[in-house]
Amino acid sequence: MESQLAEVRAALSQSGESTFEGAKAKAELVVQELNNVTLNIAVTGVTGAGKSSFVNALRGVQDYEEGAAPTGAEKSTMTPTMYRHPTMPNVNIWDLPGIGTENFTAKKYMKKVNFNAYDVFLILTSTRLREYDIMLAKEIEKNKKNVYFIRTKVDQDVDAEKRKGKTEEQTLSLIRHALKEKLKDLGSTHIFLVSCWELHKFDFNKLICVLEKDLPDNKRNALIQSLSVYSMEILDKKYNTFEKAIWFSAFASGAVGAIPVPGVSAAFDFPVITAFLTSYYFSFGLNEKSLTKLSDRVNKSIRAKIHESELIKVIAARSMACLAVELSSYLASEGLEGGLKVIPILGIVAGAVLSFSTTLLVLRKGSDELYRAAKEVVEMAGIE
Ligand SMILES: Nc1nc2c(ncn2[C@@H]2O[C@H](COP(=O)(O)OP(=O)(O)OP(=O)(O)O)[C@@H](O)[C@H]2O)c(=O)[nH]1
Ligand SMILES: [Mg+2]
Repeated sequence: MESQLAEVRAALSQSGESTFEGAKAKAELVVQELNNVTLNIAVTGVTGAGKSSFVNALRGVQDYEEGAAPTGAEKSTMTPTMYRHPTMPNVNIWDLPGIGTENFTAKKYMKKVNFNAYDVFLILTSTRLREYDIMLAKEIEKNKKNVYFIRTKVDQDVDAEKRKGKTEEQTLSLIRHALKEKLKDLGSTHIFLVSCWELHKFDFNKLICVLEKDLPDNKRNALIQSLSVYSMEILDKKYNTFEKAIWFSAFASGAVGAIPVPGVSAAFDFPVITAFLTSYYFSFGLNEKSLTKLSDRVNKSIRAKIHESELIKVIAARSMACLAVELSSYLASEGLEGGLKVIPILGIVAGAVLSFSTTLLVLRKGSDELYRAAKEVVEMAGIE
């Protein structure tokens, strides 16, 4: 019990509030905001730059999958098309039509694609930048939106230049230098070199770091949670994002008193926990579809370890009763299963603290188990 009270106090200080009620009210606001937030990313650039391929990569979807943005020379995007993230419905990636001819002004283009609908613009190019791309960037900045340049298909450049004896570093540095030169009039422009085939390589991670820095808190979380686990670094980012969300999820939980769950004698907020752990499960790529994709990509089966986790099995089976029993084992391991003593602290309803602290404990233990499993998957897949 002492350690639980310490947890409550720590969570209170994390919330920046001095009372439990204050923290709860604040947490409810944060959760509401998170639930309502939408992140709209616009992907634009010249025809054939790799926009549709990049949209698919951001969504963790293969080009040939159902629901993927059509790619290839004969599959040009003609109107702004929204692609909802497969597991994060509040993240929308927009495949915009290729920026056409030079006599179609940037201003007109912005109007045509309804620029107000987007939080950020990514301008893609697979070759040299055109004056038109620069004009568009200026127009975007004029409209107080963030814009980033993405040089795509660098895998091709690296391969081609290797044949002429250049190292990867030399090729990347030449591309970077040429782009910087072209963009020198545009104040603080960010340039990222990427390959849709190998997101873990080149500058994709840098792009995510910059977007993280530039986006407001709630949108940043949505972005991180929506990305596929393409590296150990992104897995850790996801874990940290969720960790930060634990305290307010617990505060915003049903709180007052026990919520009866079959097989569970201690009080905790089951709906909050289920929703939270299920979003971890998808975001960490532990669902069957993500594992199949990863197995195909790295050419080996990486499921074996996952099946050792009871928690993952019950989440996958969507068996709420089994999940309740599984979670109650966490409480049992802490000696909390047989009902909790009511201790009035901090001048609030004891039931609320108990529900809060058991919810917090179950969220921590559950998220750690899912993180461990996801880490094993990444290690087995040999992703750096
Ligand atoms: N090697 C390599 N090829 C890529 C990459 N990204 C896209 N491609 C290929 O480039 C071609 C054009 O890609 P799309 O994604 O269709 O380009 P787009 O910008 O959507 O084209 P439009 O819709 O016509 O404007 C396709 O054949 C892709 O497979 C990449 O990072 N590396
Ligand atoms: Mg396209």
